[in-house]
Amino acid sequence: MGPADFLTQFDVPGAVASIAPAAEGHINRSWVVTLREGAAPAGRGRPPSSQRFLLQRINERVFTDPVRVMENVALVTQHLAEVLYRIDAPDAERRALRLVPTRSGAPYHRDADGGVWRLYPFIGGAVVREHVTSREEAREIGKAFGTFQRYVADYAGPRLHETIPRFHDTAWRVETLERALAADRAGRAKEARSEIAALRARAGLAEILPPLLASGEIVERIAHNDAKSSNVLLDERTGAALCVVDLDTVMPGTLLYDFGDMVRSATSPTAEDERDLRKVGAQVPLFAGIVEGYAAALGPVLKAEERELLVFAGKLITYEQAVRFLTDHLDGDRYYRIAFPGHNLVRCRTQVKLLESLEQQEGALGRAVERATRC
Ligand code: GN1
Ligand code: MG
Repeated sequence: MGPADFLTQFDVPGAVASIAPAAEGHINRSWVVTLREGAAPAGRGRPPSSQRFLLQRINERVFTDPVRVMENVALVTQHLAEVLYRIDAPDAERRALRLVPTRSGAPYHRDADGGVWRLYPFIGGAVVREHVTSREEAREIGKAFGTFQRYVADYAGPRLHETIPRFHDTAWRVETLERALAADRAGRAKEARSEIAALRARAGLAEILPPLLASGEIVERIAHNDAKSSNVLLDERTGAALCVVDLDTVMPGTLLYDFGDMVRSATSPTAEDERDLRKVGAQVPLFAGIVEGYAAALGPVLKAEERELLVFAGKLITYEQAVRFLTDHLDGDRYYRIAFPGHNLVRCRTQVKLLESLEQQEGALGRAVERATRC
């Protein structure tokens, strides 16, 4: 059975005109589906967005309980739809992901092998940025995740599942790296000596947040948990933020995880796997753009205790991601999809370089937070 066969499980009108793999993320498999019925008249360019869908199969090696992932996604998308309806948002169908139900009304389809499939209407007229090059773009990324956080802040439903336990437990990530290093199953530790040393020297970063979360000083919130720039849709005409996508890791956390991921993915004007490390480094105007957009969208939802840790969050998540990429490299690339041998080591190196650059510019980054959050 191919992906087109699973599409028939969902409540969509018309037959499939085309189905093409979508180049999305390191984890799930995705296809863009175009339906035949009611297609735009010839010569009118691409069909309207209601004719296109994004079909996805959840990766069960990463998400061992895909049903709980879908329960979280269903609760959050429902909440977002309610908020957008309440505030009478213009262009609402492009402001949040919406699940297309199956013919029996379920939010996902489970196939005979246990695979979990879901369908979203394709949000048309949108672009994503793998990396960000201007303060304005950075501001829109910040605005998208800030708006998401403001919308979910008044969610009052059941607590979301922790679909990947210890996802942002940095100390556990470091322990996992140490185990991978000790096993060295792919014989690669020798080529990563300087990265290993750099990460070991910074293991103390992992100790800061857990006690603050345990005491409640940093509040638990719904977090997106994969808040990278490429998970934001921007209007292709105006460049304005539309919405955030990839809700698989939406679960309890702190907004610091999301802010940190924005810093990790949008303060260096380079791709996550840039090989020329001379180009990699945090640019203060890009950081300023992120924090401006984020703080403006969040308003009073952002607490002083959180604001104080925004710069730290950028370092923490960049560090954690370096640890995760290196672990996977040492493990023989079993988690992240790679495009060439050594891809995860290349990714780790960009994170380490970015981390060093964040450390060197901490003062300027802190001043950017001050300016953006001054009342
Ligand atoms: C993965 O799904 P995708 O490719 O956007 C990963 C994130 C990492 C990111 C690094 C479930 O995200 O945690 O930050 O790669 N997702 C999962 O680019 O592990
Ligand atoms: Mg993801």
